Amino acid sequence: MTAIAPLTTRGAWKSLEAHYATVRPLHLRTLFADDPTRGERMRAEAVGIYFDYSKHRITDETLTLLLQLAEESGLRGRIDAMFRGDKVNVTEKRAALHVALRAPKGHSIIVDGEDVVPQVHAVLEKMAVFSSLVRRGEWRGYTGKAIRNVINIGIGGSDLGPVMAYEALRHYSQRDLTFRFVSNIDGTDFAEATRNLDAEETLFIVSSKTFTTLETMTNARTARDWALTTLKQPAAIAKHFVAVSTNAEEVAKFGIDPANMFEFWDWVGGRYSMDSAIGLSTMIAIGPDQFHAMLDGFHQMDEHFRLAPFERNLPVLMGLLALWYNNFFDAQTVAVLPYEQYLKRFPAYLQQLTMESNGKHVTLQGTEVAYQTGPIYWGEPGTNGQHSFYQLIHQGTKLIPCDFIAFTQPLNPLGRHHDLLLANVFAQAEALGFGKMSQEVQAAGTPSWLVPHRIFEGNRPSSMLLLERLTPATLGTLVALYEHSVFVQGAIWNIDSFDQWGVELGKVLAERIIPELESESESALKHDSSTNCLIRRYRKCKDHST
Ligand code: G6Q
Repeated sequence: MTAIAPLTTRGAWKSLEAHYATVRPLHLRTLFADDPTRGERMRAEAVGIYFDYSKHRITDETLTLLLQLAEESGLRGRIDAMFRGDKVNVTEKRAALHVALRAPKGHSIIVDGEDVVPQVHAVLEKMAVFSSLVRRGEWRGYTGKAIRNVINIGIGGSDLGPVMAYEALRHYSQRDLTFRFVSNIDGTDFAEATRNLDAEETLFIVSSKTFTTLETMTNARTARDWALTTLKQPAAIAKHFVAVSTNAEEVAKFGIDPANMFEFWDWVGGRYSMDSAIGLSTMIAIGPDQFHAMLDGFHQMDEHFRLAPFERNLPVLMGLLALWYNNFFDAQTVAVLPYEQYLKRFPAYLQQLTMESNGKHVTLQGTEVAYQTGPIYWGEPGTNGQHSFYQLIHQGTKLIPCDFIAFTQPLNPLGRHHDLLLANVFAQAEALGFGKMSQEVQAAGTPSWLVPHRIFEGNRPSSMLLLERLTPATLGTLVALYEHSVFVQGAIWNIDSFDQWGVELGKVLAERIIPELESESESALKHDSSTNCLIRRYRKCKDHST
């Protein structure tokens, strides 16, 4: 890795600091008034996404400097390194090759001397055969009944992608199959997911890269007990359980036939895995052809990211804008607001993608960063959010850049619904940007004491991502857009966007306390006094009947 100057000493960074002082007082009203073509100029279009970034607090010079920062940060080299399969995840000494998961047949990407693309397609083929059997009712349960219910057991990256994709693509799903997702170790999750289901017609997909995760393995064992209560014979497991994992040994130990294991690889990060075999439930839901259409959407965006000049490159522009607010305006968060009900889990999915990737405090070289890294991503679908937290975005004291996502064509056309939906998303972006000034409020006859409360200062920035229709392909392009935008930010911050030591810590923290909660004897507790009291309290009050 070539040494790169610390971020805050790069020329473009210093210029941006000075430039920020001139941009901060500018109002979007003025920027638009001074340049009537701004809305036409500040937009980019690629892979079916119309990206309007004119309602951002930027000038042409801001963009020039941000693009210069990208160059000075070696972004081009970093992109090439990721696509080439270099070990860009330095702390885990791994490649981050999610782009290989959607590389078309015939492409070649070498990892440790082996071309991984044929391996990817071999697994996709195996998934397609299995999915088609389930979809046609030809994968029979142990007692001969067709599978009607599919339950994915997994957590984090082995859950959020599958849930999000299932919800997003439900319109394309085979409706006579029921899909449920169990992630939490809270027994309620399992109990509710299996309520009213017939074990004879239920298939569990145990999805875990490591096949050692406490939550997933606990839920998988509970699922095995639940299934055997009805099916009785251990031989039934082979018909009702399949695994998605990198760990064949643990899968076999659990009792799942290795023939029913769908493989992926250590160069696929959990949060980048929804298009690997972790997407098996998605493929069963929408079918192999639509799954391939989704992969093609991902790939189109990959190619755009790899090849388009930075000034027209959507992930680069989005990443730079996020960095502009995060590092110069001190914005703490980004709101993602899809005006598409099927994308209701998209913000939750993005929370992991963005915050697990860029929630880091040291550089690749291990030195403490001298600047803010990943912002907090959050959001809910519109219009619902308008009736709750938008108040703070419009009139609160915090600056919250927003990503609006909308589609010109509805999947469920119903009277005027779609016009009303789109009118709302355009109106929100307009109101946030331009506000309502004192004169306008007064002119509407508002009593003077009420005027301050009814002023909207505006100048609240937003992006508008406008697509034609939510399809498997457009979902792929959207997810890849955010994946690469996260990469752009991480590359400039010079952090490892592909490790997750904080999550790893969570995996071991509870291990010490579990025996202390389950032990009958009053063993000595060696935690802090608060934790000791909580453990004692739980031991005293817990329901000992279970
Ligand atoms: C993702 C994280 C994390 C992981 C889960 C599940 O990038 O590493 O969310 O996906 O902890 O891990 P397993 O798939 O190994 O069960």
